[in-house]
Amino acid sequence: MAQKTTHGLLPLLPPPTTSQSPTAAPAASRSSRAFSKIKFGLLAGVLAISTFWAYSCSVGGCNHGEAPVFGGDEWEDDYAGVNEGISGRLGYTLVKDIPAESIPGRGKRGVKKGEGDDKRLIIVGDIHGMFDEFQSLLDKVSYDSESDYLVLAGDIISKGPDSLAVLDFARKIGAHCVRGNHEDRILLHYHDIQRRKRKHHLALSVERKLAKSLSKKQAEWLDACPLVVRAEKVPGLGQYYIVHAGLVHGIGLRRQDPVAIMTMRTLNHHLVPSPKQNGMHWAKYWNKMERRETHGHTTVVYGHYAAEGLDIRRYTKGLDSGCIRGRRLSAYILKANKGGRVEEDIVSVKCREYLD
Ligand SMILES: [Mn+2]
Repeated sequence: MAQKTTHGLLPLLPPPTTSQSPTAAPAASRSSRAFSKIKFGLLAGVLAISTFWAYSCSVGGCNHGEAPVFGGDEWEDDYAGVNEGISGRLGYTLVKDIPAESIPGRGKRGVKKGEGDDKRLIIVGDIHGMFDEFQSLLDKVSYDSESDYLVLAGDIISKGPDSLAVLDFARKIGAHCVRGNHEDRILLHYHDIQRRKRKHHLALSVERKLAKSLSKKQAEWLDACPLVVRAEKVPGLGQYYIVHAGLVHGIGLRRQDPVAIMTMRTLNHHLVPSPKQNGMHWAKYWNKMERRETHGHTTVVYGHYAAEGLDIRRYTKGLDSGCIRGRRLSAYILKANKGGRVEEDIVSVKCREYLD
């Protein structure tokens, strides 16, 4: 009887024994116990081997040596690179904190407690290389790099017309960022290109072209975008997390799947995140659980879910309003009013239709 085993090894376990007769002699029962021990030993051995195999893949990558070749269309839109056994070499930062003095309502700068300050936290959703729209949005909110802390919520580049212009401008004005699934893919290509000794002249996919056109400085800036930007103790509002796609409520940052942080849209009934749209919107679950919290709240600001559009709930703020498809580019703004209370605001601009 053929038995399917891990990694194509021959079945190590003997076939199941037929049921023992209740009248079996004690000697038979002793030998059956000994047999159980052997079975247990074999099982432990198989487990140890497969664990080691999985571990060595996760650390070094299974295809040691040759890096994966990237095509164009066979890569799904939501594919991200961090889980390709390559993360150790690619590297990413999990979380960066916004300095306390940059958080609205917590400032010093000659402002008395309980009074407003001029600091704002501005978070912009998926820009996708839409440079003109990004500029008009910053004009509309009167962006001031002195007093504003600007965070781009991922998918800053790729798909759109002027990815490099957006990147250079973001760097110039001191914007901060989180890593989106598109940054992750482009970086995966970038590092793959850097690693290759043999230059090949095959037709390059659009993404690979973009990766190839990145300067070292641009790639370094992208590489430094963490998965999560955190603002602690926003007065009256609690903690804020900024991510590209989402988080699973009740799971610490270090235990979240890094790929899911950049790709999730829904959860299944075991709370496993998925990039697919059929399932419970992770933000719905987040709000449901957050409403029960009694010791302070955490709000998540994110992008990625263009199909839902601008999706502002009490404890989640979805900002991908579909700029690349001719809808809007949106910013979420936190600012302390004159009484020192921090208030939220949404500002958006119309986008030209680049993709349909
Ligand atoms: Mn995305």
